[in-house]
Amino acid sequence: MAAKETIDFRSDTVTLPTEEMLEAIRHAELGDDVFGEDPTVNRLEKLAAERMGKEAALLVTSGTQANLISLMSNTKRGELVILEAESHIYWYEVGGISMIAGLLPWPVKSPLGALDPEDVEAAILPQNIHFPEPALICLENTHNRHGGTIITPDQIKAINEVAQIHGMKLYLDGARIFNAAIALRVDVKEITKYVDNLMFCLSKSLCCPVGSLLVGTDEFIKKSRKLRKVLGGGMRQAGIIAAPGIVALERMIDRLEEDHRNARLLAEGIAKIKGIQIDLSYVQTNIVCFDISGLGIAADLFISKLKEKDILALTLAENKVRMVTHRGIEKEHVEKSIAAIESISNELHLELK
Ligand code: TLP
Repeated sequence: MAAKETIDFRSDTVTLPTEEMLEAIRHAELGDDVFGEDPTVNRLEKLAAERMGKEAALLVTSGTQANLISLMSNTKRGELVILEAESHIYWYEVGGISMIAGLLPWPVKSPLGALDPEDVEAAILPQNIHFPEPALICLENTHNRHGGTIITPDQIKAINEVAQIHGMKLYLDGARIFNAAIALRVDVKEITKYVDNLMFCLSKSLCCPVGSLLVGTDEFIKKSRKLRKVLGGGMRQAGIIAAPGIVALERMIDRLEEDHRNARLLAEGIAKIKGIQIDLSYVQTNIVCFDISGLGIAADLFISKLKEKDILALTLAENKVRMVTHRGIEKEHVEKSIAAIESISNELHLELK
């Protein structure tokens, strides 16, 4: 470990492409993807659809763009969308669901990110002249703000049953779906089979520089392709984005287990530190969230103290901190970080005496 190395736990989005990805970019066969003529994009889209057990896929620029296109593709303006109250679509996508898609988001709370079918049922407004049409239910797996928690195939199946009864579509923000599949030790199709369509990100723990994939029926993807164009997301020689995506799908999935092991190590180490509260049952994949109220300082200050020790993390709320493991974070980085957090805690407790 270099003396002045920064350990970056802010997100798995900070991962850099592997040498193999850079080689793949260098040698990618290219064409104009708006004409459907980029062979590398076409290969990636076919591979993604196969992996997810769906008919077709579409490469888009980001997870946010994927979610927005899906919202628009699955609904008509003015309709109602049920989503989990802490979901990324609701919190972190600049209100695109209303601003651009013209939809009414209807948040439903859950303890760990997995919606209770009874709560969803209760949120579906009856036919009434005053109410918008309920059109779509959105899930998120793994769930970011709940700390990388997993929704199981059975839980998705139960929500799918509610959606079917009410003629609603079921969409999955699967930005980190492979983290869920690896942690559950199931084929990813076990997770996707109960949703109508979904997206997953290449640019997070899979280490690609750019890109997400929307996956669903031929009809859904055809409509989404046009909506991507409306949103300015039609790309030309996009094979340079697709090439590392193919490497990601072929080589980067199994290693996620290592990220999960490191997250657990980090969480267990932090759990022993005075002033920090963490529920270890929430640490299911590569995200570690913890409460620092007992340290007597706000999360922002805690994070700047960590930064002085060359460790980066993110604030989740006034007293909550998030740390994400990913390729590039090794066991020794985790150990160094636990020691750094412990020394911050010790300093603060000394000051309090
Ligand atoms: N999440 C980012 C930040 O925006 C918070 C992160 O660092 O975790 N869905 C989920 C579940 C996500 O976690 C994210 C990104 C997105 C969608 C959006 O993806 P991008 O950043 O590619 O637009």
